[in-house]
Amino acid sequence: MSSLALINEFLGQPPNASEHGYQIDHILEFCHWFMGTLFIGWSLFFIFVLIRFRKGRHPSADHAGVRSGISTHLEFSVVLIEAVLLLGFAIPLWARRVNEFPPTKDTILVHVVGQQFNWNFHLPGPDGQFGRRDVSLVSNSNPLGLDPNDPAAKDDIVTLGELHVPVNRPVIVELSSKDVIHNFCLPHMRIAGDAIPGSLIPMWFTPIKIGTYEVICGQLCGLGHYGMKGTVVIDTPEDYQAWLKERAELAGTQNAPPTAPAPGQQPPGGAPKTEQPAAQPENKPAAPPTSPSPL
Ligand SMILES: [Cu+2]
Repeated sequence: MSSLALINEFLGQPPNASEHGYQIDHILEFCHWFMGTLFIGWSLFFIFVLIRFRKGRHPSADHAGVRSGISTHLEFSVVLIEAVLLLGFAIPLWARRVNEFPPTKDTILVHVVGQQFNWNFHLPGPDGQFGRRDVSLVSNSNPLGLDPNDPAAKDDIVTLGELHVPVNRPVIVELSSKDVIHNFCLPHMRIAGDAIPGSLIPMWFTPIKIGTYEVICGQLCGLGHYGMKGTVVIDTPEDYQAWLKERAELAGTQNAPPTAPAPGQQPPGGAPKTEQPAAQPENKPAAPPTSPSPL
């Protein structure tokens, strides 16, 4: 990273692990340096006027005020730079994130459902089809209310607190919530989005570094908010296939969604991996935004 990264590091920004993250970092760095420069400039100007226009030198007020046009030019320059930042960088970057979703081919689609105080992850399984969910079927062992009579639901993968995705493949996350407004935040991936009951909110990222990263809730969502954490594991393609195979077998043998820990209980970190790769499911993410979620 360039020296511009000093401010991001000083503020505790974790290392970037996503494809687009450097763009977010660059604009954050530039804004912080720009605001720091403005702060120092205005502070020096403030001190200057306190001394220059002190009572000892100007016992009576000058009601005519400033006659020079320098301050007008200065203020116009600041407004111009801020407008360029907003219109030239911030809004186009935001627009690319929300309008230019990756093509559905080769994309991983995950449903993420927040609840007090855990994250549920729902993958479609080898058939590539998400099973039906019904709020009346929600229980401790079936946190998403998957319908066990729906053939598409039998191989669905549901995990609590831990998600695996392969490296270098775009991931589309569709967010919803079971109770209050949460915020699905992946600091290392430089994405965050609100999980709102009754809505299905899409966002996406492409992980570029293998590892285990923290998922946090970015909205104060209740007394247990501080503990609403999870992990996203960025696997090699082989490890991801092994994890999929393991979880799909678990789902298939139970003829029902896999058992998950009770809400409020954090799952053990690091899912065991098997050696044999399995066929990759054909995930078919819908073009965002999609219809409202049942949960
Ligand atoms: Cu939360």
